[in-house]
Amino acid sequence: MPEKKQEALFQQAVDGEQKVEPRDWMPEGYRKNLIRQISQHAHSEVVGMLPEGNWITRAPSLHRKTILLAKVQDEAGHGLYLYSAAETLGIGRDELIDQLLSGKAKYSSIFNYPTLTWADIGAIGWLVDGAAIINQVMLTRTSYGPYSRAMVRICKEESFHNRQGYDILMTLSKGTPEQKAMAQDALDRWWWPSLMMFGPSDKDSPHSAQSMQWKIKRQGNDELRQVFIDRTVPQAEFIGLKVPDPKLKWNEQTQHYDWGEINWEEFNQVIKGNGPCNAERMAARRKAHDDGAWVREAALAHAEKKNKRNAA
Ligand code: BYC
Repeated sequence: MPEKKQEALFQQAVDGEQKVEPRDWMPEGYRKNLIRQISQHAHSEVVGMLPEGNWITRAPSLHRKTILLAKVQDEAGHGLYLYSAAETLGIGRDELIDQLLSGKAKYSSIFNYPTLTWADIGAIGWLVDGAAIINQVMLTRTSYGPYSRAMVRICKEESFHNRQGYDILMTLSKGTPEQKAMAQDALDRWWWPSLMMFGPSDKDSPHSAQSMQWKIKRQGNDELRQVFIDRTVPQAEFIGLKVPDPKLKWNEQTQHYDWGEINWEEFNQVIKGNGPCNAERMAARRKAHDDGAWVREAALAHAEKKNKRNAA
């Protein structure tokens, strides 16, 4: 069948809300774009374990420590589902990891900021997982079957992460003046980077139009960012914290918050590798990869031995 005809049939199936499955014909651009997005998502989950892992040994109680441990383990699991989903598109795990370690593939800008206090763990759960849920609920309806199914479970876990983060900040906000100040400081530092998680404004987003046509993305970056702001500002007010945006104001006409300007120069610097913790994050991933070499070799040797035994 001519390629143009195949593409038209593919678009028709996508428009009709049929899921695309690994063995289905798909345009090369669709496959490449999905590998790009899913693998960057997987890398974000794995790199995202680092800022929170930083606080496992210093959690303020056994109870908080067990919750944080479970959360960080969940993120590892999300990475695994997502690497597996990317592999169904015909790329190997080794190549994906190489792309991360060589700096060719991006991961979310948000994980290049430091976790300076315990309140930052609350801010990550509340704001970072909160932003992630809004983006990822949309992705449960993405056109690629394995990605959309992975997102269903991930979203359930993210919602527990979000609540535990909010609970940390609520507790601090009701605590001593110092604890409340620590919660406010975390919100001050994480608010704007959280808004950047949704990516550049739609007009500056090179992938959005095509991704929307293929229903990889179902909503634009700006629309999702606005949903996040509208949902999160009342939550901040409820625990007595102030969102660090002097232009933030409820707009009766639009029924949305008006808000200030993202510092896109900061965003561009962070995704170019010049954020506060980029070098540290990549060094930690490279070390983990090198330290884990013996596990990969042992698993391979075990698999080869098993194959030989089965073949005999
Ligand atoms: N950071 O055309 P655009 C989590 C890049 S982890 C870095 O709008 P697209 C969690 C973009 O990749 C949550 N880079 O792209 C884990 C592209 O670069 P390339 C992670 C960004 O793909 C642990 C360029 O800018 N979530 O929840 O249409 C603990 C142009 O952008 C960012 C996902 O990955 C950014 N913030 O839209 C706690 C969700 N934004 O590839 C929590 C899945 C943009 O051309 N991903 N870029 O070099 C998506 O939904 C989409 O990829 C995005 C961007 C909305 C992020």
